Amino acid sequence: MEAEVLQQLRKAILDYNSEAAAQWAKHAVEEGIEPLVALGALTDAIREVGDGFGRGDLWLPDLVGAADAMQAAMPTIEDAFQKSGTRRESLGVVVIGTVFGDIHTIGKSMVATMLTAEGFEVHDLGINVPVAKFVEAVKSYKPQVLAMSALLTTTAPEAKKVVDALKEEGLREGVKVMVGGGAITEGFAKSVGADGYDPTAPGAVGVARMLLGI
Ligand code: B12
Repeated sequence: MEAEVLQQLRKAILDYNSEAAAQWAKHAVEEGIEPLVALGALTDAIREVGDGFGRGDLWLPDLVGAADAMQAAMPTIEDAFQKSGTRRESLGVVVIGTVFGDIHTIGKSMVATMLTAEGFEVHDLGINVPVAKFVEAVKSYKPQVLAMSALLTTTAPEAKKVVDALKEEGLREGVKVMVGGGAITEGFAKSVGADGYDPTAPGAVGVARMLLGI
């Protein structure tokens, strides 16, 4: 049954069928399928669409269709993650956002949800976040971790601008910076002066814990 549900989830994304995606996400939760496994099926499918777009076989409306279907499924999956969280006390404060010029939201929101489920207090600044807004949020929320998501190679260097601005404001020592998203590699993360990187959302939780020594 699990294989059939995962197959249908995948099909819903590849068919750009939001209604089916929402329904099969509910089935997945009802069947007791791990939210991480359901997320994996959705992510693989949407990346397949992204690869087709990258090769020039698919077009922007295909990306939009797949993204809409994925976003129809995500609230159910995120809800399941939140319910799986057991911790009550806060492990620390995290500010997260997608860098300026980039409107990709799904991966960033997933990281925010998983950090919340783990027990972090997460302030999500959303997408297309200007450098100054990241800096303001560090001043006001005083997070232990600042997390930035970047899916476009053209705008990923915004992460370095944020790190540099934090230095200029004398805030860099007080906050750990982690980066992720499709446009980021380990080497790129180092080059922008980040403290941590991981290619996955569960990995983001591990990096946050590692950076805080918890
Ligand atoms: C869906 C999608 C869109 C949707 C986004 C909808 C939305 N509301 O988010 C729409 C249609 C709007 C879109 C637009 C564009 N897109 Co687009 N998009 C995608 C696609 C297919 C999937 C992205 C996604 O949601 N993946 C699923 C999530 C779960 O994965 P994820 O984001 O990678 O996140 C995971 C990890 O990276 C990690 N993670 C994420 N953030 C963080 C943060 C931290 C701190 C950590 C530790 C980890 C972490 O955890 C997540 C879960 O494991 C990708 C293809 C791909 N391979 O990624 C292209 C892709 C990212 N897009 C691309 C492009 C080119 C564009 C456009 C420029 C197209 C155009 N001509 O207009 C525009 C840009 C708009 C803008 N200014 O941002 C390219 C980028 C190429 C590049 N290297 O720069 C890609 C790679 C497609 C391709 N192969 O060409 N896109």
